[in-house]
Amino acid sequence: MTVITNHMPTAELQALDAAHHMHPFTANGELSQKGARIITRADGVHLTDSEGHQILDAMAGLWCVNIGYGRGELAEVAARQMRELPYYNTFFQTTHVPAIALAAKIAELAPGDLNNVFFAGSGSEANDTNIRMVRHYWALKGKPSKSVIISRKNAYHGSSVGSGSLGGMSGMHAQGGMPIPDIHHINQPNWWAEGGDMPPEDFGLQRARELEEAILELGEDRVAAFIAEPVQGAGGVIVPPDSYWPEIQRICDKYEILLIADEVICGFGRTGNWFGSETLNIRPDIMTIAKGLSSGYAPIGGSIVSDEVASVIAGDEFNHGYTYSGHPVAAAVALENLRILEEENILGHVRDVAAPYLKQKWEALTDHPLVGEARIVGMMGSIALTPNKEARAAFASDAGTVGYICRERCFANNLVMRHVGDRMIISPPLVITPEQIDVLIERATKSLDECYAELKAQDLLRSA
Ligand code: PXG
Repeated sequence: MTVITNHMPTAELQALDAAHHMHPFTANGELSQKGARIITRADGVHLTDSEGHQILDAMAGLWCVNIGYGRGELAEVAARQMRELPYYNTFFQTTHVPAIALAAKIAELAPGDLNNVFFAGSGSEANDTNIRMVRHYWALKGKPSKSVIISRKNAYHGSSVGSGSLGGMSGMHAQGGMPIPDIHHINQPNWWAEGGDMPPEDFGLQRARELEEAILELGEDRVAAFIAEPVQGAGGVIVPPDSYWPEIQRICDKYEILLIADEVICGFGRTGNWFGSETLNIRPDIMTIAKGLSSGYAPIGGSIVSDEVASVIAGDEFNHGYTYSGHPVAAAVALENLRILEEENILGHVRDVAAPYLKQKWEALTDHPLVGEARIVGMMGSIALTPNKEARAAFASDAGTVGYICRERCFANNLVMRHVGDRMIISPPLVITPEQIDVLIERATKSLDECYAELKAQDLLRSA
C-alpha cells in the first residue's frame, strides 16, 4: 500500500505548528521543543502519521469516533448538505430539515420522556446550556433560590467557564477564575484510589450518600440539580461500585433535584446501549450529548431534555443559543452516523462480540506485575498501575510520572492508549474486531513490559 504522508517534511510542519498553533491542555513551550506528532489520515481503527506509521487508535480520537474512521457516506452527506443549505440558524422562528430530523431521531433513541433536544456545538456548550436551563427551570417554577448544581471531584464536563466549573478538575479550577458561584463538588466513587479498607459496595453507598449530605447541608430549597457522567471518562474511566447509582437515583427522587447525566462519552453505544444511563439504570431529566453523536466527523452537541423540563422552559423566552445550534451540515452528518450505528447493528457488535472479548482480554492484564485493577464497561476501560497490588499503593513519584512513561511506550509501539495520572485508559472505535483487539492487547502488554523495565532501571517502583 502506498502511504501518502505529506506535501511537506515533518520537521517543517512541526516548526510551523510550534510557531503558530496553541494546543489545548498542553505546555506549548515544551511541545515546541519536541515537535507534535502529525496525523495525516485515518481508516477504520488506524491512524497514519506523517512518517507513515500505522497507529491503532484505542482512544477513538478523543472518545468520539464510534463508527471508526473513513466512512465516505458521511463525507457525501456533508457535501450534499453544503450544496443545498450550508448554513441557516434556528433562531427567529426558523428551522431546517437536518435539525428537525436529527431532533426527532434523538428523541426516538433516548429513553423515557427525553423527547426534546437543544442543540450546541460541543459538549462544553451543551453543559453551559444545562446550567442555565436548570436554574431557569426552577425560577419559572417559583423557586429561584434553587440554583446550586452539585457535581463531583475529578468529573469532566467541558472546558468553558461554566462547564469547567461543573467539572471537578482542580488543575482547571486553578486557572482563569473558576469555578463560577453555586457549583458544589462531592467526592467521586473511585474505590481503587480512595476506598481504603471498605468493601467496594459499602464505599459506593457512602460516596452516593455524600449527595444527600450535601443537599441537607445546602438546603433542599437551594439545590437545582446533580450532574454526573454514568462512568467518569476523562477522570480515568472510573467505574462506580454497583451500589452507587441506585442510591444516587433514590436521593434525586426523594428530594426535588434534577438529574443530569453527562453522556458525552457514554452515549451512542460506548457502553453497549444507546446511552450509559440505560446500562447503569439511571433515569435522568437531562442528558448531555456530543462526541459519538456524529462520531466526531462534525462538531455537534446538545441537551436531551425531559417533557416536564421542556414544557416549563417553553413557558418563557429562554435567552440562550449558539450560532451553530443545530448546524445543518453537522446535523446531517450526525443523522447519517446514527443511521450507520443503527442499520449496521454496531451496538449489537459491541454487546455480542467486541465488548465481551475485550473484557476478557482486558481483565487478564491484571496478571501483569504493574497492573492492580482492570475495569471495563462496554468499550471503555482502564487499568490502575501500581507498585504494590495488595496495598493498592500509589507510586512514590508524582502522580502521572509512571502513566506518562507507559503512554510514551504505547506511542512508540503504535498504540494510542492514554494515561490519566497513573491509570491507563482505552475507548476504541466500537467497530473494532476481535483480531484488532488482539493487536491492541499485544501492544499494550509490550508497552507495559517496557514500562516495567524502565521503572526498575530508574528505581521508580517504590510505593508512596
Ligand atoms: N462532558 C464529558 C463527559 C466529556 O468527556 C465534555 C463534556 C466536553 O465536550 P467538548 O465537546 O466541549 O470537548 C467532555 C469532553 C480527555 C478529554 O483528555 C476529554 C474530553 C475533552 C477533551 C479531553 O480525555 N471530553
